Amino acid sequence: MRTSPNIIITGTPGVGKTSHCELLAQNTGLKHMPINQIAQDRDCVDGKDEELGSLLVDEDKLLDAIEDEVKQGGYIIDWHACDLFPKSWIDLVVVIRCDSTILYDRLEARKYSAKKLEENMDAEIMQVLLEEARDAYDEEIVVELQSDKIEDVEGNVDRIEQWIENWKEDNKE
Ligand code: DAT
Repeated sequence: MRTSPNIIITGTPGVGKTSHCELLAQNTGLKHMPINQIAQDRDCVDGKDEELGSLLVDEDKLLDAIEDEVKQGGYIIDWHACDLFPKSWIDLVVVIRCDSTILYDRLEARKYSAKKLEENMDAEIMQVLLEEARDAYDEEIVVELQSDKIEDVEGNVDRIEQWIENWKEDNKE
């Protein structure tokens, strides 16, 4: 039994996953697990999509590499995909959303290629990550939060903190 929950923070690149995870980790003591970095550090990268400039992660190897830690509970998993993580590991899935014109400016500031920008814009508009989360996990653990303005980050993190408190209360031994 976990005494602290595991939370996935997911969404299209640029919506604000890292910003949310860092503030949430700082406020709660849960541990931020940026999969992009972990996959590289633990040798779970198969290569790179040259056109999109994104990492190709060996998902089985990644799951083996993080399993012992995540099963202890208390992790905030930060990744632009979510359906690879076993349901039994996960207590809450937060899908961060962003208005498409705002997201466009954020991605342009990152100097993404035209193709990468277009793919990510399409993914946000088609709510690909939200659908992925809803397909992979029980409806009641999937939450969609908007992140257009800087104040949204704090408000969203407050809500997640409240959820963590409730989870701990409900899961007391
Ligand atoms: P992600 O981890 O999803 O790629 P990020 O946290 O790195 O996103 O944020 C991308 C950029 O947008 C970064 O410069 C911070 C900024 N940002 C994130 N959330 C925001 C918000 N709600 N309002 C304004 N800017 C935000």
